[in-house]
Amino acid sequence: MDGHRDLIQAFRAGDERALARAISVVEDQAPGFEELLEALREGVGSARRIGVTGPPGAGKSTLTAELARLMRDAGSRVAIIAVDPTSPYTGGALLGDRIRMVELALEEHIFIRSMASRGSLGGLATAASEAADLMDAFGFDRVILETLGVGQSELEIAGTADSTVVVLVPESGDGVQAMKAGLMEVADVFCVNKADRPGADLLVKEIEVMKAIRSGNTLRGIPRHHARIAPGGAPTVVERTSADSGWDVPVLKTVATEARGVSELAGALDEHFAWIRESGELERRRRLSLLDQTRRILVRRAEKAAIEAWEERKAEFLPDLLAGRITPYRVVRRLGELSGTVKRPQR
Ligand SMILES: Nc1nc2c(ncn2[C@@H]2O[C@H](COP(=O)(O)OP(=O)(O)OP(=O)(O)O)[C@@H](O)[C@H]2O)c(=O)[nH]1
Ligand SMILES: [Mg+2]
Repeated sequence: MDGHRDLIQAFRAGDERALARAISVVEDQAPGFEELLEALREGVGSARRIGVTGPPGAGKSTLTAELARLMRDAGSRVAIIAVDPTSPYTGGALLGDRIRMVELALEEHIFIRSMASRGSLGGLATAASEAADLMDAFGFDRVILETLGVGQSELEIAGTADSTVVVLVPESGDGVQAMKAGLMEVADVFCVNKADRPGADLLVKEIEVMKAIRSGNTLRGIPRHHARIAPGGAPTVVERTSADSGWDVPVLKTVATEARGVSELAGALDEHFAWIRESGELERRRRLSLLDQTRRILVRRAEKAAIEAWEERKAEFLPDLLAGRITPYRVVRRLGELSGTVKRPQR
């Protein structure tokens, strides 16, 4: 914990290596990580958080890089979190992409961090939003979270952003896929990337039609929004109200590899931010995020305690469990009684 005192000092002095180390402490859930986060909360809430999500290979990283450059050139300090990327921040990418990202990482005022989901207890969304908090407290003006738009935890991460860009591409053809994956609900701005390829205009139309369906212009009586329920039954923050409360989700075309359309994207994000701030939506989203974060921290602790109790005691139960003399439910009841993590069951 003494190490953390030095770390906190270096962080407050503006040393980027301290920021990187603090994120590692959080990612590893090393001893004292929650205290570290608590000590470094001053300033959290100042940065604008932007989510960039979409199917694999849609050009999210390329677009994120160009957006970051543009914001940097406009005078902002930009931090990027790439969540569980298959490319190109950590490799697995074409050489050219990797080189581009390394170049970006070396540029002034852009800080890049990737995070992997493997084994992160309590969920990636929690770790990613905690990393975003650190970047925010460190003094970055913009935090961009790139996540793959497939799966609950990825959408949950998008749900922690103030504005979320959903990136789709013509060749996968698939507005419908996006709708199925729940991407429609999280989109504040749609980006049809790879607009240099055929089919971009068609996809734009498809998205416009789906927007109309969702906002009830075409079909009446279909619930427009419903809170998604995460595995385990906990409601998540990803329910968005854009279509209900007056924000018309723009559909833009970009060619990320040529930085085409990126300034329009930045403009749309500025407009969206101005709108959420004025309409009270920003406050609502931030409030939901805070509640959600608190719930996730609680669940993470409970999960940790339960796993520790199980690891400590399982040797006692295994023979009876495996021989069928005791049910898993009884084991859990007994563990609860022993560790006090759950209410004592009635007999
Ligand atoms: N033709 C064309 N290619 C693009 C465009 N944008 C990105 N690409 C290429 O598409 C490929 C994937 O781009 P990435 O930026 O890595 O896509 P991603 O969505 O981050 O990919 P993952 O993180 O792996 O899901 C790369 O080879 C890019 O050079 C574009 O606008 N037009
Ligand atoms: Mg990527």
